[in-house]
Amino acid sequence: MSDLQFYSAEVCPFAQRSLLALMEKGIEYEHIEIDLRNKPEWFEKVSPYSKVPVLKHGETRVYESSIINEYLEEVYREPALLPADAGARAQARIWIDFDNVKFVPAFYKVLLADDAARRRELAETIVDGWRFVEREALGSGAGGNYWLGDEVSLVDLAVYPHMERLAVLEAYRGIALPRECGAIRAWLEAMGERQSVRRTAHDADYHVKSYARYADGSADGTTARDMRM
Ligand SMILES: N[C@@H](CCC(=O)N[C@@H](CS)C(=O)NCC(=O)O)C(=O)O
Repeated sequence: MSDLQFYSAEVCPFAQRSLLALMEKGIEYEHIEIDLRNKPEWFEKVSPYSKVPVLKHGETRVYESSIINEYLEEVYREPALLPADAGARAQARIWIDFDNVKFVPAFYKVLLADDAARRRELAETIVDGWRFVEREALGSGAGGNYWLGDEVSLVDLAVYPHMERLAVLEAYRGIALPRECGAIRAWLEAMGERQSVRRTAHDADYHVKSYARYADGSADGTTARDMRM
C-alpha cells in the first residue's frame, strides 16, 4: 500500500490539477473520493478548509492544489515539472499565480453573480485574461506545444482544468474564447492528447451539469461561499 493518500472529487478542477501532477510523475497513491454534497464527518479532520484536494504523505498533510503540486515537485524530482533555471521557475510561478488570482476567481464569480453589470465586468476580466495569455504566453512565438515550450510543466497542469470547463462559461454566461486565441486552442488540443488528461477529463455536458448550482445561485458549499466574498 502506498504511503500517499489523495483526497479528491471527480468534479473538482483543483483536484484534477494535482491528479495530473501525480500521473505525470507516475507516483503511486491511494485515491480517496469525497462526495462534496455529503462529506463524511471525518473529512473536517483531514481538510482544514473542508475542501479537496488534500494530500497525506506519512505524517505530512498538504492542501491547496498549487502547493500540493509544488510539494510533489520537491519530493518526486523526476520528471521535473518546473524549469531548472531560477528565473524561468519564477516566471512559471507567476503564471500559476495569474491563474489562481485572476482567472479562477472570475470563473466562479461570473457564475455566481446575479447582477448583469457585474457579470459583464467579470466577463471582460476573463476575456482580457485570455487575450493577455495569447499575447504574452502561448502565442508569443516562443514555440513548443506547452506553456513554457516543449515540456509540460506545472503551469499547464494548473491552468488546464478550468480551461477544460470553458463550455460552462459559454453555456451559462455566453462567454467564449475569442477567435483570435488560436494558440490557446492549439494548447488545449495538445493537452487533450496527454495520457494524464485523458484519464481525468470529462466532456462539456458533464461539466455544464456540474456547475448548474453555481449558475442558478443555489450552490451553498464552502467554495461558493468563499467565491461570493
Ligand atoms: N484553492 C483550493 C480550492 C479547492 C476547492 O475549492 N475545492 C472544492 C471542489 S472543486 C471543494 O472541495 N469545495 C468544498 C465545498 O464546496 O464544500 C485549491 O486550489 O485546492
